[in-house]
Amino acid sequence: MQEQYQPREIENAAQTFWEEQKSFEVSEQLGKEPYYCLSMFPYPSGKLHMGHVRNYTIGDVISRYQRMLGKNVLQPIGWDAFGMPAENAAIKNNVAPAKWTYENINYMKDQLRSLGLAVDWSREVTTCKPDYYRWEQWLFIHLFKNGIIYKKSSTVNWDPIDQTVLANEQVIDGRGWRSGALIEKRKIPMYYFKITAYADELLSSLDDLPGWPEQVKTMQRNWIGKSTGMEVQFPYNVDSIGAAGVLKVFTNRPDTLMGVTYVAVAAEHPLATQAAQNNHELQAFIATCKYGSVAEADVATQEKKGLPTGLFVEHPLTCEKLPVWVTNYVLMHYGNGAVMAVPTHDERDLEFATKYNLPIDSIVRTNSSDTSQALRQDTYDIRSKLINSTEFDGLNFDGSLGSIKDTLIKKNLGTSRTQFRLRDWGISRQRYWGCPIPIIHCKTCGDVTVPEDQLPVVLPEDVMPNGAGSPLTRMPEFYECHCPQCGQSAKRETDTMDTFVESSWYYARYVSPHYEGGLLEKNLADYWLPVDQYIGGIEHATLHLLYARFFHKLMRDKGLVSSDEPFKNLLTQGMVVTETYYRRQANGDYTWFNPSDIELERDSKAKVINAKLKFDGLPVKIGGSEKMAKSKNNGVDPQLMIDRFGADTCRLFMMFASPPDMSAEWSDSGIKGSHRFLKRVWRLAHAHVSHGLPGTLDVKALSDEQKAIRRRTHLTIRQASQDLGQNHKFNTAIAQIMILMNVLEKAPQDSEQDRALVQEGLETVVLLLAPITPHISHKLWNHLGHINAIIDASWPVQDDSILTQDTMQLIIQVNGKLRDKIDIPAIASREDVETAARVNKNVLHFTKGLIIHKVIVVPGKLVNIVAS
Ligand code: ANZ
Ligand code: ZN
Repeated sequence: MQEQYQPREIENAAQTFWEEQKSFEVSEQLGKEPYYCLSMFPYPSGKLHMGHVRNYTIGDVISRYQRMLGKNVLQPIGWDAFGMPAENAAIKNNVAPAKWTYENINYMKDQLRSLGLAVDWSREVTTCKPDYYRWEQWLFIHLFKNGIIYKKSSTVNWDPIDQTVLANEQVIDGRGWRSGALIEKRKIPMYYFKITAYADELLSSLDDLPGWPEQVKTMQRNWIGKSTGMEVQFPYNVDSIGAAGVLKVFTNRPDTLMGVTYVAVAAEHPLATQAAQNNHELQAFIATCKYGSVAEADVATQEKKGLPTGLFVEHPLTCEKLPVWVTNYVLMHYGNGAVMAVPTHDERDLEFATKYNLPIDSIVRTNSSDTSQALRQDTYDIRSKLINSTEFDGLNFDGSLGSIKDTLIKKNLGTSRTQFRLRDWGISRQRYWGCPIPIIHCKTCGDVTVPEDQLPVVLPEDVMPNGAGSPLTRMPEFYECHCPQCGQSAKRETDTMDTFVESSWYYARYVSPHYEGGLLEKNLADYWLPVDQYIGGIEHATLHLLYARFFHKLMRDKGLVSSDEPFKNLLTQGMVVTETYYRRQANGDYTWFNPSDIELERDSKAKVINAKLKFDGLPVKIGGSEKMAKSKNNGVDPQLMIDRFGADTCRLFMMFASPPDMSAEWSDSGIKGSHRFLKRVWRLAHAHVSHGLPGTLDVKALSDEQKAIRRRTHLTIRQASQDLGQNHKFNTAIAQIMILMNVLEKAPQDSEQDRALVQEGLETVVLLLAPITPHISHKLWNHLGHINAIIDASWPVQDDSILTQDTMQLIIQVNGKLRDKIDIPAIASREDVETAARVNKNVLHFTKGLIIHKVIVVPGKLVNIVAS
């Protein structure tokens, strides 16, 4: 055994071994419990970043751990390979999107391999390849025929520079997220997935997902936004509108009907269009409403503006004449695009009515004496009673709701209605680098689906987009075709699908990635699905995760899968953050410096007091910790770290830095600390092994001191199993392993039994570390005398008989305040206690951003951490 820890050599050898043995290629095995662990697949942007390292390490630790528990573990990976960045890069660097994408994939694949992931590479899936998107087109055709996909013209966010439709999320402050262009609203024909048909189920089956973070489920519930109320009809005032008819509004508060003082409609509403015909001012206003986002969040916060139409409708019960206003705060595509305005009960209406001097009629006597407060919706008291409401006077909330509803229904002026915020998913994109929509437009037959035996509709790959719309629209060799129904010459659809479509079902394709007879092989899907553990960023809480859930239900209804939900357990990992450094220039602009170019000056307590740029030795300002990003130039290149310290060190650091769902602070000293720890493990193993391996341990013949050491080993197994298995608390598991190492380093090596105890301890360290630092564990396992590879070893099981009577409870304080109580081995040394306290979850929380100055240990009682 080599004396020095040499990660590069060890890691290469271990990775070669796994590759040659095809260690992680799995197939279905009867009698073995399957476990499907999946990290969200990467977009091939060109380079791995720390967020990837964290995501894939978490998934890998879970996969390897589950494998050691004896499960048949599937951990696949692939590439979310379509999308705009490839087109943008193409324009910038004059290289075709396909070429750019494939080159990036090759490069990133090497990077991922160097992390030593236990991935089944034989299942790699690349979404921009025809053998993948062929099945997306196949599903599209089926869904189109079933009416789940349909075509409609609708108002979209149009980015005039990128020449494309943007999702609401891609519009920031009324501008395109990438181009910065002022967004216009436009009507264009698009294909839609009828996700609203599944809204109720998407909502209710969230309750069947106990393994999902509450936060994510709440975000999905809000996104789906179920609202129950009524559609109320306001008859036209024929004198002003010139025709009979009704204006329909959606309200979730029919009880406030008697307080309506005006009606507000969206700029695109037919009554607005009618009123604008001879009204230039109104035309101009409606035109300005065309700009800006269609996102509700933006609509809610923008300044409320409006104009009267000169048209009137009548109150359905009192027949009072109510003015119709055009406003920018009513959305056309929600409810009926029209609102009955109740200034006394709705904040928005109150703000608008106040601004434009519209009447504000109080209909409810509240219990509050403060009238301005009483006007506010949130002081509305369910026990208060209606006033100024004719026949409904004196009724409380329930009473008025019921009787107003009944009255409206009886008069045929209202119906109960459930409304979802969720809207159908428009998937047409006027972009080149995406999956072609398998539709042919025929003058006679209309929209005809491409026959199944003509799939895939292949996207030509040697194409250079130039930024002005999709090049497909300029390629007759792509779009000229014949109608499959009548044979006339016809035109192929040139729009491609939203890239969220590919990522909605890739997890299912992995079960049979090379299957040519269908989207998936049913028996394999039944064996592997649903995914046991899904891991990814919280930024996917709504769109991706909702679409994937929707697709799973579509696939279920098509008979492809048997489960209702795709992901049993979800882990949303936190961000990787690090310090930022900057200077401000004379013109006020910021220049951001990369942490690797900075030299820090510390005081005697290791607190950073100054930062200088290495290059010129002059000071820079410290800007606080933020998510690693190009904009703040605070990214740390994982490849540099892997080259310098090895993948195991990077993996260990990532898992030790914080629990996986919290943000992890990258630090130079942290990564060095992780590296030192692995060197210590190596050193101890080397010292131990170089004296020859000891004989077997005689458990019955141990002294009390020896028992204490053995107890520590088995306690560590118990603790690490709990932390890793049940709670995904990798950081505290690692802390336990570190404590064990401290004990082993000090353990006597005199007798054969002493050495057998260290052997047991070291084997435990190596086994427990195996999911986290697989390469060093692989090597040391062999050095410790095992012929079989550690990936085939079982997770250790503690000997409970030795664990009795050995723990005590310690109080943990931060600055004198009780923050937690922990169980710690009775034999734990002062520094073990300190280590355990430092990684305690509550301590991390309460010392966040603080410097720890002192850790006071009162043996057997408490630990107090002094920080400021
Ligand atoms: C009268 C009223 C009185 C309302 C009151 C609210 C409070 P949710 O729960 O989100 O569905 N609304 C209806 N359609 C709208 C549209 N297209 N654009 C903007 N606002 C619209 O909200 C339903 C409420 O949002 C409806 O109930 C309506 O205002 C408004 F004290 O009607 B309400
Ligand atoms: Zn035809």
